[in-house]
Amino acid sequence: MARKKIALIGAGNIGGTLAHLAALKGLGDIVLFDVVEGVPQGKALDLSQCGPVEGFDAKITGSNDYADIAGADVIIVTAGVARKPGMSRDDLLGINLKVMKAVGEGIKANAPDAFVICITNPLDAMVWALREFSGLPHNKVVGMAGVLDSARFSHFLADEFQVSVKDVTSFVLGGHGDTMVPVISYSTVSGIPVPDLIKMGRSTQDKIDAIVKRTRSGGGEIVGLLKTGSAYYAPATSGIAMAEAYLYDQKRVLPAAAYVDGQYGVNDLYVGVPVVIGAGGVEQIVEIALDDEAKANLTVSVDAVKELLEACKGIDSSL
Ligand code: TXD
Repeated sequence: MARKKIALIGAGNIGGTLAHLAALKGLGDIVLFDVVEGVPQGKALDLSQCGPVEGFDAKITGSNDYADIAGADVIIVTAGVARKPGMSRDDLLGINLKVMKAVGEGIKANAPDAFVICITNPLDAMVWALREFSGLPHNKVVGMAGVLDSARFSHFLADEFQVSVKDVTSFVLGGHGDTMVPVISYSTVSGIPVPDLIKMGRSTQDKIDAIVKRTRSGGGEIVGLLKTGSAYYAPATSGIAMAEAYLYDQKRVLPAAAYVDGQYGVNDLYVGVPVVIGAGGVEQIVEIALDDEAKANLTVSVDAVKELLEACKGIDSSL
């Protein structure tokens, strides 16, 4: 059987880390694509030279030509620019929308059968635009944010309860950003819900509230420390987990920005919900019962995503 092909659009911090992880995990041959000449080629060469040490045979190439992503099985998109001082949200939207247009058209022309994972921010709007521009079926285009957000939540919870991260399951819904909805009642340590752990005296509501707040601003905390960029190790790991779920038909239940039409009372929108990812792409949207507080928080989050989309439509009338 021929090796799988993984195309990474954007060879920046996350793109390079994705390539490293994909090679170490033997997911397939890798194409790193970027508009900047030399960077994808340089990173590909550097990464290829890990092969003899790590013992992987993956072919890693760098490219500035969309023709090289032809036949990709999985495409992970991190292309775009980050918000810089003085740049308004709409400026950023305008720039990254143009990037999504170029990427979407490149995918449509060269790899229409791929499973596409978008990571570029603002995530919920960009994944929606990428789907529109690529014309791929909704179940084959998904956004990565929830796996990262719940990993952050789980990390903080494991730390608080002094238990292994392996035993923590946490649950995050909604858009990626300040309005995300960490759901405490579905977050557990080996099946014991966090509210029960509070009752057992293992933590306090105040401490858990602080963890929820820290999770919501988890990206900003890292930007504040790094100063010159945003998180990339955990975002890349999270993207790879989604790629593996598809490539190995794992049917994993993961939070992702998926196309929702009817579920959770939301129509025609990409927003963070639990989904099943397998060989069919997004095979199911898992609709869980929410308490009133989570419902209200989800509404706020959905409204924020809708507002972003309206801004996108105002910028690009073809959307
Ligand atoms: O949870 C999440 N979804 C996120 C999202 C978590 C962390 C970071 N998140 C976002 O991912 C972040 O706000 C950015 O929008 C993306 C990528 O982050 P990264 O840290 O990798 O950014 P870099 O290092 O700036 O890399 C972006 C690359 C860079 O090499 C550019 O030259 C390239 O994108 N770029 C393009 N590539 C292809 N095509 C076009 N048009 C293009 N424009 C820029």
